[in-house]
Amino acid sequence: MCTPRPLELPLEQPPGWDEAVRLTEAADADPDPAVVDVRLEAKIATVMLDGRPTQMWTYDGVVPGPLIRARVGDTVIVRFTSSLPEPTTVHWHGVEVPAEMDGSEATQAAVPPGGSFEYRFTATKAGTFWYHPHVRSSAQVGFGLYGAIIVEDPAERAYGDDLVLVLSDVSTADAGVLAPGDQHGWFGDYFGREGGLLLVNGKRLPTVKARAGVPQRWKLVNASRARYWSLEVPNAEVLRIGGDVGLIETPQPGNGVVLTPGERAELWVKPLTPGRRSSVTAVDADRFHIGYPQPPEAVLELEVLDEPARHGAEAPSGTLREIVPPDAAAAKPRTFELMDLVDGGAGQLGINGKTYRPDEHIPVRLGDTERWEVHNSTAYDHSFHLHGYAFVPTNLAGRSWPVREWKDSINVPAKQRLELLVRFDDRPGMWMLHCHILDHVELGMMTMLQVRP
Ligand SMILES: [Cu+2]
Repeated sequence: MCTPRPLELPLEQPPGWDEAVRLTEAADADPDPAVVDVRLEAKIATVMLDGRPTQMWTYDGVVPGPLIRARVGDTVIVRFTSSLPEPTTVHWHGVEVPAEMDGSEATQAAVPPGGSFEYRFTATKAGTFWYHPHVRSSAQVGFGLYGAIIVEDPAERAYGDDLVLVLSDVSTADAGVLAPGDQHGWFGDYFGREGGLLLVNGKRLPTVKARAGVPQRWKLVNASRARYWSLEVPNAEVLRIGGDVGLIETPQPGNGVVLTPGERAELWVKPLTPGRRSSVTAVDADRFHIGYPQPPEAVLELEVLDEPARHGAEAPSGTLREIVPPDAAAAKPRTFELMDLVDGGAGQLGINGKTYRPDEHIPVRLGDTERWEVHNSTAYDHSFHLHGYAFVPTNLAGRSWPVREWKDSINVPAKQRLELLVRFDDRPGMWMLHCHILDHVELGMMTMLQVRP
């Protein structure tokens, strides 16, 4: 049945609503609608950072890098060149690429200064993904190397107007000068380097315009090297409708979301009171369990036009899409312990008693379903990320995961246990598994699976 709409108000976003945060889009050189063919150059460039010209490490001269858009089934070709002063790679975080396209140091030789590499894969699943280096990633991501890749399913219902928001932070040593990537040495690695400047699509406190009652679909990426983002969205009805890999099974209410490094979420945001300007704030996620939260910080202004609310859009409800988890009955158990280690007197971080070694891997059989228990035995939270395969979380800290969804990055709180189901359905090869607090990779909290027949 059709609900009649008041005629005097358009069911549209205000003109220029997303201008302040609009991302540069990668130019597709192939006229074939099923092929996305883009060039991407990593280079040092001057960008405006909080009003100051700053030399950052960029993709194509912009931070975040250009937004790559594809549709399910598309062939994606990225002709990558590097003009950086050190080797790099591009990892397609969350996208199901063949192992040799994963951009990790286990699957390709790093691209040297002046070198190039052609990434080629099929976009198989809809979702909010991102790309970033996998060599010295803590420093390189911290300097500005990250961008979003959005895969859309044309058959999916539009829940609102899309707004891709890449969350990041930057450390500056001086006005307009980035802090060194290894600032504060071991302490920086161990505690994770959080930049003092909080950015949404590379901007400090930009404004998004909205119309009361007209929903927006926020596609959020946490591209910070170490910062957990806990966002609160005032003056809006908010539902989480998507996670790392596309829609979740049913909408989850809440007035915000917590994202660990690497994690994504899709929020359905329906602005409420017209004529109100309010701040989306980042509140302390307390990943160290100190209990003395840092004060909230405004990161995005939401300006709701001074027009009466209309009622054209109803909240999504029911099943957004059916999620069939891997078969638990057939699953082989495996455990991982995220842990502190002492190696030669220096504090390290590791998995199952070992720091990362490029010559060691864990064999996994292609086609197997596994049930993993991931135990964090340290005193602080860690962001658990698996390359190549999405998993379905089933239990965290003794509680059932609240909704069925596909994930590849997830917080494992201090002293807690995560349970998940994963199926190694395809794409044999070497796949990394690590903490996405990227500074922790430097201390060894990474291991590698070899999936083979
Ligand atoms: Cu960690």
